[in-house]
Amino acid sequence: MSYSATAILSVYDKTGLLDLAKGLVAANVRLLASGGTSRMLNEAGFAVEDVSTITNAPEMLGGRVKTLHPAVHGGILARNLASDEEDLAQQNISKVDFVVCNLYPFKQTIAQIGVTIDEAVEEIDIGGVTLLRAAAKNHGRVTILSDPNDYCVFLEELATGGISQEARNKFALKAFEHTADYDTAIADYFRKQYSESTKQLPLRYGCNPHQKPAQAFIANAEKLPFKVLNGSPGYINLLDALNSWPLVKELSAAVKLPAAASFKHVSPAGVAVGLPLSDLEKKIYFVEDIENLSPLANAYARARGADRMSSFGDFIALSNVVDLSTAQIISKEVSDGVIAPGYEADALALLTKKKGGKYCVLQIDPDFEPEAVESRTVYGITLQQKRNDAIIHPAKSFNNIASASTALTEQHKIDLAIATIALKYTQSNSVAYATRGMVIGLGAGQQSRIHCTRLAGDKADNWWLRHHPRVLEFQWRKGTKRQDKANVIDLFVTNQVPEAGPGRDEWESKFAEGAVPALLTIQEKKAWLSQLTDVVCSSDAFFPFPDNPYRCAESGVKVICAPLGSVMDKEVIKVVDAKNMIFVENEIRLFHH
Ligand code: 93A
Repeated sequence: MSYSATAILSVYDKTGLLDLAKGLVAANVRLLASGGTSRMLNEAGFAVEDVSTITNAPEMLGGRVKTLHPAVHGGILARNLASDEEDLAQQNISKVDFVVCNLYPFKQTIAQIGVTIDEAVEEIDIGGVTLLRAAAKNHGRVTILSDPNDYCVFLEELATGGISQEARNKFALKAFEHTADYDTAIADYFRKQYSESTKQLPLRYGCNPHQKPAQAFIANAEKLPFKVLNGSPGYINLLDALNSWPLVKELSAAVKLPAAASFKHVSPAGVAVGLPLSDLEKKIYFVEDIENLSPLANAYARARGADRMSSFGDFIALSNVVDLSTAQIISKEVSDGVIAPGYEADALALLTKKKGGKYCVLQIDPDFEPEAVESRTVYGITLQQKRNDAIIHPAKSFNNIASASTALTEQHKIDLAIATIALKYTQSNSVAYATRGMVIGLGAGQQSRIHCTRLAGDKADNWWLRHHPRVLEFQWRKGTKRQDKANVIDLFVTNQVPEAGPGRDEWESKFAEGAVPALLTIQEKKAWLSQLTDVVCSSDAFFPFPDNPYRCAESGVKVICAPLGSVMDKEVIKVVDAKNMIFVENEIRLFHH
């Protein structure tokens, strides 16, 4: 009997199989099928041949080898080339035109409770994947059907003159995606079985406790680039750790000083480098009782002290091996975890006692280089981009000056690097003010740029007001906790001390007997704020209106760094010049999400 074409059918999911076979037979197509598929067709009365008719080899190893044979794959992979035809003729193999295949239910099997590795292994389809790949590879000639939903369209085309190249392309892509998804599920399963804590880390939950399961893993490397030395990081901890670590790594390399960041909800609350602290600064940053502060400790004291309210419960990144003095600061603060390239033994011993022994301590491989392309899935859609690998350097990144004044100092450049590298890892829109080696105000995640500029400016003002002599003279009631002190100071410097009533009583209760301070008047505040000078301000994108430089100027900003490109650039620079500030163009935009 002569047929118009040959089809090989081997499907686990037999939905629509009989209707498909009916259409194939109507088009005079020869049907070859593997064991179970063949049985079903046979029982339904179709003239179907077992694949073994062409392989002359029975199914073996309990079904592990069904279709794996040159007679099958030679027939599928042969092109319309003389040399291929010759090879087929020599081996007495006929071409296959249509392959219909879907795979063993690996995902469904491993989703069952109590499934063993052996049971999972048996669901790893080999022959099916080979059929799919071979047919998809040769889609210039062969049609591959991997989804029962496509049978209908296929039959319509078959009945009206044959399968178009367009349809074959579409079906081939689907088959490639099918095998890729299948292999992803297998790799994911075995990572969990064989590489927990090395390449894979189970997480208690995702962003929220009801978001289970959750995990972190790396696919294309020997192991995760960090080790969990203590505690167990949560999903948001890791988001913080993996954003804050590159920040301090890049900052430290750029400025050649140890760097620290204090993160909350995937944005920095503080970022600083390890410049020495004056006695006054030690007092303001609550570290006066710690001896022999190292440069790294100075960096963290500044990062933590910049915005104490926001840093409460922070995740910390440190650029250098953590020493005892740095650990001593951390041990006194409410914090969730830390990531650093290493820990001295006494520092680690102190940190692992924190939070009842649950403090999260991560050790990062400082040489780890992430892949160039990063992907994420949002609402089922995969988004991909090249990593933001732009390098920000104090000597190289701030040389395009667009203002009349050009008197940029070395310290300005360092502060610009700190503010700008901080923005690279801050949720946009973002604006950061920095001075004397630290970010002093950061506005993150605001939809409006001026709101960022105001928020960051207000935080910078609060930071400076915390240096006010009235604040430094506060006499605390014995036993007042660090966080209560931070809160009392915050209410004081932001003019939000409650008027008479329980809120006011609570506030006053934190002071020693008879030591409740007088509130700052508007004039006192203004006078103090006028002494804040030499601040730099960096913005992750251009300033759309001149209201931004006006606001900057109110918080002692001397240098603004932002991309150009706004229709209002000229107006912005005009204000910069009028206020005798310096404008440095940042050639790269730094949105981050
Ligand atoms: O165990 S296998 O990997 N070995 C094979 O040679 C093979 N060929 C097809 N599994 C194989 N298949 C799979 O068998 C197909 O992917 C399909 O899921 C299933 C169909 O088997 P049956 O026709 O016996 O129901």
